Amino acid sequence: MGARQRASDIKSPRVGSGGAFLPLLHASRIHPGLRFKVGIRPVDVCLVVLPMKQFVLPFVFLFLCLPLSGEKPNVVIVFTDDQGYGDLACYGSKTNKTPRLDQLAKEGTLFTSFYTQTVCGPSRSALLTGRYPCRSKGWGMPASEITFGELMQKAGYQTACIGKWDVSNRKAIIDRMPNAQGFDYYFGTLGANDGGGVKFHENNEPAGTSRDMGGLTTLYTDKSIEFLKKKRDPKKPFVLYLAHTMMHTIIDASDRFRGKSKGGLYGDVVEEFDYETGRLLDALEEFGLSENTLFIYTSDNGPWNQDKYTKNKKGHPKGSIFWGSSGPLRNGKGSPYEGGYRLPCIVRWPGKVPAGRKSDAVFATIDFMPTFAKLCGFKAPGDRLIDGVDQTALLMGKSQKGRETFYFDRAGIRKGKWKYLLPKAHFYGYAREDGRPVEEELYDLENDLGETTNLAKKHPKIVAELRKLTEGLPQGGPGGIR
Ligand SMILES: [Ca+2]
Repeated sequence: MGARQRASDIKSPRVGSGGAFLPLLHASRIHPGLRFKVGIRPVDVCLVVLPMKQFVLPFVFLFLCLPLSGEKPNVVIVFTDDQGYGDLACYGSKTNKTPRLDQLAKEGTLFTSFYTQTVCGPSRSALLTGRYPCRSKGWGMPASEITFGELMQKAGYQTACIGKWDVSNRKAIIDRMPNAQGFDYYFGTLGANDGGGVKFHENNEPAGTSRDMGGLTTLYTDKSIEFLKKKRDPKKPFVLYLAHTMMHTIIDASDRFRGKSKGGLYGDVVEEFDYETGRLLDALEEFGLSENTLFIYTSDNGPWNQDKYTKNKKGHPKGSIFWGSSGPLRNGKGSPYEGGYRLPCIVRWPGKVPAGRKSDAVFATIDFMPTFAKLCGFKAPGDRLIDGVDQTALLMGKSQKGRETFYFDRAGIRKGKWKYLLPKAHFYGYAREDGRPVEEELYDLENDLGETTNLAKKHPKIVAELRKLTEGLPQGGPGGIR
């Protein structure tokens, strides 16, 4: 009889004559006792111990399960800026044509209750760390935060970040820039493009400036494809975090797309983004990477829609609309209503994530890091509170259940179908609703997605329960410049 064990179960090096097989293993252990680096990919290792009377030492058969739990997936995250819930055809837009993202949704799962954060920097620190902005600190994310890039590097991944970083206070602070925060390669802009210009960095070095906002989506896509083609180490799985500057003002499209859509300049930008995402998807296909790549598309926060901001903003062609649509949701960027936090999210992983599925389960950017931990073979940090949860079962279609709760930064909480807002729920300066009464709000999102009817007075027990839940969360906001 034989005993089949994972390498992790072997307490002492009982390899015996099996040691003859050890040259097959490179010496570099990734997780001590858990995984070895074998050949071109880190894989699980199985040991088979066959006790045989005629040998003093047990004859150990060492064979490799290739793979035991599946080849590690590559991960691509496409993260847009200030895009609305209703901007894509597959999320209900009647004006913008988005065939490539619509197709992506047919090939993967489209999430309809997916939460990011309500503004740029906090959304990025939450995505990178799996921690709410009150802990990960948004624009002011300290060097001591641990990003998924750092964790994936240790798990044998090659890591790249291209585009808008926005968690180092928009400054070149080396120990808070991408190279120090888990990304082997970086090209992009540390801040936003509010003034119609950007300064690039390549890794830690300045790499020029641009005022051609209409060229940024193509440039970042080119850099991503260049990474896949020329910079990628084929011996390693990779993660590519592509954070576009569009659709953040100042928006613009290239000549090829400007003036072509039915959605005005904003529609042109959305359609160019769709086209460029298609080009990235085509490159993955061309390089034989589509099958084993977990491809995620989402955005950082809802669209600008505050009159006092949009009326005074300069830098766009006269009369152009330069903000997106929240679709059926209330309000947009900077507010704790659904239009600020709830964003499109499409996930594709052929043969793993169900194709053509729509899921209304509550899911959030903070969940990606713990989910990557499961899928990519690392442990989430144990020395700090991680707000994200592992959503592997939801992603793979083995469960339809998402998060129990989601916390809106200094504003309230969702639990099940109920959403509660504190009387002094936090709004950033560019959010509408100046006349909002200072009172508790309760909405039934299942029956009132647009948050039109405040049910707080009707359901005092639910209000009390949700109020209590918000009290358990830190009330300090993210640090940084806004
Ligand atoms: Ca943003």
